[in-house]
Amino acid sequence: MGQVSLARFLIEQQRAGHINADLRLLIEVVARACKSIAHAVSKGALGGVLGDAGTGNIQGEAQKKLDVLSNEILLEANEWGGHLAACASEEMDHCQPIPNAYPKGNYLLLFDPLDGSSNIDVNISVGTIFSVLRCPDGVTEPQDEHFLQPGNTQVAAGYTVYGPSTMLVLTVGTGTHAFTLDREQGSFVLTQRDMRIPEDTKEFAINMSNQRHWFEPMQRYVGELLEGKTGPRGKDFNMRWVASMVADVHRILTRGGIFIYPRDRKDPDKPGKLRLMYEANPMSFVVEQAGGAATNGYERILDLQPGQLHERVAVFLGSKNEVEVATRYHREAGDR
Ligand code: FDP
Repeated sequence: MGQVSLARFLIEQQRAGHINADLRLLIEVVARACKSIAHAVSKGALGGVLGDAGTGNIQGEAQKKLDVLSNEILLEANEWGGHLAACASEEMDHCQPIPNAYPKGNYLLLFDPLDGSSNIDVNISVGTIFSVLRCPDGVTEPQDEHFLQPGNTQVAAGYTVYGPSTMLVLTVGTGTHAFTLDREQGSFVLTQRDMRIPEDTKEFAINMSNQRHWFEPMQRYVGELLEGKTGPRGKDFNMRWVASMVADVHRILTRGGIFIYPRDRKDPDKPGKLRLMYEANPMSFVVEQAGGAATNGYERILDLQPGQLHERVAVFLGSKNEVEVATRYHREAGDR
């Protein structure tokens, strides 16, 4: 069999009854938007796209020019296709309905247009994360509340990592598959079917500078990893932290590992840094479909009922047995 393009892969998923034509076209539109973002990212300083936009988002974070540009690219690409009822983004306070000039579809799209903002200006990998939900029956004018569905209802999710090569990693609930952008052809080509995350690992990813703010179960868990071979875990662990969730998760999908962003005492009102609906949920779907696990330290992320569009959550994801150990320590400690 020759090369399998994303278009062909999606047609095959449709023929097998896993997705319908609307969802197929929606994913193709997201992929097309990611190609435009990849193009803008790769131009770097020559494209005049680096630096701050001079604005802030709902989370109070300074927006980069590329955050704003990527958000616009995704919105524009998706508004006219007829597959969506509304979009929501890290960069917008509330969801955005599809303009009346265009037909409306049955899906809701959430995205983090450019994840890993602190890495944009230093030429390190960044990415786009997306999640697709069904618009509830009978809802013609979707509001924020209609997006508040647990991650286990996602019909598709994935990310694009803009690294040395641009890769799209996708799940529609039939495994996790990786596509590499062929820049000459302008198409995503299937380069790994059914990614599998090794169940055991010797690599962890965490921002260690927050250690003094962690709660007891985190101190215990990472403390034991650091003790290495002679400690209770009986093996040496290595640490990696790109500080772009997309890049860290991509490494874990490729060779295993555990990614952690816990809740801590620095800002106890915030249940972690990462966002549930357009970071943790899509990444958890992708990771579980590759045989990994994802929890908030206590419960499976995909079973959490969201209360707000921009809700934050603690994240433990990656190699199954490692996520189980970290989760067990939290459950044993009992406090939250
Ligand atoms: P960023 O704030 O740069 O957008 O989405 C949040 C995120 O990046 C993740 O991509 C990344 O894993 C994490 O935050 C990095 O956090 P630290 O700044 O604490 O390292």
